Amino acid sequence: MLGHTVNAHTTNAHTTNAHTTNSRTINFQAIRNFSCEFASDVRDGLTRPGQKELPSKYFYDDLGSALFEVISHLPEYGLTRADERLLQRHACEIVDRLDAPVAVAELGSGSGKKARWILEAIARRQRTSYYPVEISRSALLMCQRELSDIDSISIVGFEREYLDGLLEVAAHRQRSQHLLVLFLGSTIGNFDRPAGIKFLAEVRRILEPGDSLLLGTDLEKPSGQLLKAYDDELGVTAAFNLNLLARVNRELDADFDLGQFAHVARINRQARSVEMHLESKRRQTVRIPAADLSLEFAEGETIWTESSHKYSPEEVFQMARAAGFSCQAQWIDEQWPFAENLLIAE
Ligand code: AVI
Repeated sequence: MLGHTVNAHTTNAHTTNAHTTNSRTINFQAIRNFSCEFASDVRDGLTRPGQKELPSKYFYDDLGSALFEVISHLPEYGLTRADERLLQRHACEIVDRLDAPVAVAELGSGSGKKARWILEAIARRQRTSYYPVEISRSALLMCQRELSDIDSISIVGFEREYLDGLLEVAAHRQRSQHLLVLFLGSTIGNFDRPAGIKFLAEVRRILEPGDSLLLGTDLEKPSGQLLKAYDDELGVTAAFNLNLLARVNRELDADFDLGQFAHVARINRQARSVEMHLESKRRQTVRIPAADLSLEFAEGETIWTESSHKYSPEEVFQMARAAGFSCQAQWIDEQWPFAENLLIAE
């Protein structure tokens, strides 16, 4: 689709805008009623009986995405560097295992920086298409900048949630091409285990037999190391977590006093996860007018904001099988236990 312009058009479900540069088109498919959905998710999560919670997907507004980028450079948080090392070292080997021709979709592409090694390895043997799926428009724009020097690819970005975006990709792909889906950075770990398998099975249903999924999974490690990774000395992860309340203030007109909530990281041994919470430092009332909510917090009460599940290498093979894939190869980083897994749709 190099040099091809997609005309802007509107459908019932979403609006589509095409941004064209000299040789590339990024096709933004905007989500409607985003703030309504945010208000209703905040309302549901904070009125849940027992444990209050907020969905971790809302961390990633522009400020939250920038803070996550900083987290990935922290000495305590080796996950992103391990993911990148494996991709850089093994991109050619990964691509050699795929039948040609192949197009690439990435769920939660961020700036597209990690896809570069895979795309370059593919571009050496064929022209290809890259379909980043992202809820952040600014991240999609970054993809365009980050990858603009690779000649033999066309980029079509989808500003959608993962599965909606992948369905669009499936409708868009050329039937003659196999699809490689990238789901990197152990984002799968932010689902609980059954939901993670269900998500993989949904991805599988959208794919054709012979398509593949490159899945990044953070592996189990000592509790002390995990707690430092999710509660760093500089307080960047604390700011990332607290930004969720700041976002509710900004977008839903709430009056969370950020100074009255503390970032807490905890190990959940049973779930084999690290949890992040925001703990109320005192008894307090918070109003969220756009969610039609007034909330009481007891001293020490928490809002559960994220779980990051950690895996054993063998478990990934079982998860793959349960979701309709077979795990064809696995690469494990030597410095930070993290695995890149190549799953093939059966
Ligand atoms: C995106 N996700 C895999 C990160 C993780 O490790 O669970 C998000 C994160 N939360 C705190 N630090 C990083």
